[in-house]
Amino acid sequence: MKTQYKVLAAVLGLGASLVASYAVAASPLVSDRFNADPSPHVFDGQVYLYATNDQDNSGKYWDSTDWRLISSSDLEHWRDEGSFLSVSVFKWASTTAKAWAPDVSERNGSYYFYAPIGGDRIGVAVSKSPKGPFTDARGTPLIDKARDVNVGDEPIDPAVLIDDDGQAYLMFGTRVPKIVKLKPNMIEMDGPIQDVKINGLPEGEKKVGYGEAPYLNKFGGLYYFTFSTGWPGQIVYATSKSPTGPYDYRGVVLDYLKISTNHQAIIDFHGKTWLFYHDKRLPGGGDYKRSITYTPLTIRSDGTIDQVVP
Ligand code: FUB
Repeated sequence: MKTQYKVLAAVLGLGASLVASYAVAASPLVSDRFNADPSPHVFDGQVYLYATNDQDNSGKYWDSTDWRLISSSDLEHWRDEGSFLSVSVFKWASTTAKAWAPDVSERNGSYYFYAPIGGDRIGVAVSKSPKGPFTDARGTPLIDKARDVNVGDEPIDPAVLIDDDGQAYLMFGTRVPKIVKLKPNMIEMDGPIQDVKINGLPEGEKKVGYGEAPYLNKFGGLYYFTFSTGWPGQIVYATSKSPTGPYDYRGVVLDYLKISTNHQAIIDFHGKTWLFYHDKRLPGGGDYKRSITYTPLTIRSDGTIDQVVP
């Protein structure tokens, strides 16, 4: 993991102008269990990584019904904290509803777990500890395809950013990225759900579109919106001076892997920036049996991100 090195243009057969934009890095796994859709966060100096539970998928679909937590204090050693929450905590959801890619946010000592359930609703659970126990914070879905306007095809893959001014934003969705402000209580929408516009997406043979897995970071005063381009998906990024966009497409962070989905998250930890994503590297792995890995990520002073070559 500590071995990150630049690849010379000659090695990759690329033009000199691209020398600085690729980095090859080792990428260790966080667990020998199947887990996917990493949502890593640093709380009180510890990394807490919330994940979809692929170990209990049937192997034919993403049909597990609980989420897993893995933690680390150094990004070298990982501790499996187990299954900490199941869809059954949301009484309005079927106990067989699918538990997909979650995200977590902390505010005023409470931890809010955003849980996409069954492909058409997002619930929010709250706890006083990052490890739980979590309880349903509302008693109703935060986002509901049957209830809310402009949720898109599939209101899944929540991603939360609390901005420097305290305003919280929730991104989510497939095919068309969505964003909505959250009230300070973190459990209610504050205004309409808006489409996120991305300018400059490549067309033609190297066409890039939004698929799923939105994630929002702020680095150096600039908002970085990363996402997967589809099924399979590249992980790409776009930047904006406003969290709600419009965003400008900037490039590829991680190219296609031989897997039907990908899903990324970026954190800063111990002075470095890290990219988390999933592949299917573990023995027996596949599209529904994924494994979470991570690697250093370089964001340059001009705002560009070096593409990671695993
Ligand atoms: O894990 C189920 C789905 O696969 C997630 O919601 C998507 O982001 C994709 O990774």
